[in-house]
Amino acid sequence: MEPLATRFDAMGALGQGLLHGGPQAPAHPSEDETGQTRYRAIFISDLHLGTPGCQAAALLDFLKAHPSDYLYLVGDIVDGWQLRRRWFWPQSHNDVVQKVLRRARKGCRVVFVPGNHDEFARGFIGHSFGGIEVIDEAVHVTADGRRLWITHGDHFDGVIQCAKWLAYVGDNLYEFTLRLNRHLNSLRARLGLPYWSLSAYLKHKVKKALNYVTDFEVAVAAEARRRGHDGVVCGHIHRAEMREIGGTLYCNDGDWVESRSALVEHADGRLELVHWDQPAHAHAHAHARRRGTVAA
Ligand SMILES: [Mn+2]
Repeated sequence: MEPLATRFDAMGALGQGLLHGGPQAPAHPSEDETGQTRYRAIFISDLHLGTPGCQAAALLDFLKAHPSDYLYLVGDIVDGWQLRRRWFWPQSHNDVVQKVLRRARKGCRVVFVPGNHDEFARGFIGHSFGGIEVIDEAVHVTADGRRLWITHGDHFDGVIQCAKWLAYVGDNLYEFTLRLNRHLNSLRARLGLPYWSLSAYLKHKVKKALNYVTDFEVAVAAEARRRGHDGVVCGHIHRAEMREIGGTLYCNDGDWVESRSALVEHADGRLELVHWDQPAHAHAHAHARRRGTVAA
């Protein structure tokens, strides 16, 4: 049966990556090609691997273009909620996992802070897999000495804590918007138009959503301040942002289902929010498939 085969395929690739996770000679020395911009740190979250909404090809392009010394995976990396409902694991999602494991092998410090959609990983806190450290909440010190608290952010989400059924209803509606967004953007890509996020646009239009977002941002920043940090990096609400709130730096790295954004730290400690709006390369798939065969 095909879904089962796909499942074993995914597990196999994942297992292979984990088993061969020790320090070794880089398998593809030519990978450090030209045209890359190196960052000191990259923070990404809400990839939602395992769902059709995950923009894995774009994420792969982004990761290829930007090597880094640190890579923080700030939660909701693999969507366990949706995988439980329906198995979905295409090759491009495998490629993302392989890419991250390879980065760890090549000396990048990869830290995974689980979120609510990958809360299964919270059972592995304190462990390390293929060079990826699983940590409940991390602290990153920037090159210019600022202490950033790293947390996914779902603990601040009143909806999820108070009424789980409401979150599920929202989840389904959200999925529908994302599907619409995908169709719209494949059409835009065919017309040569840049990527445009429908759901991000809709969210901006809904005042109530904005109130909720503000409450979330203020609560997270206040907790970071209470803990004595200079700032916080979180995800969860799929809304990229970087601003001072009451003297504390609030950074949300966004997501890779709609806004395709990351928080990056430059060599001098400067933080920047980046949006990846390049259309995914067709050749990225062919390249990835070729690599997949080598790995298997
Ligand atoms: Mn989340």
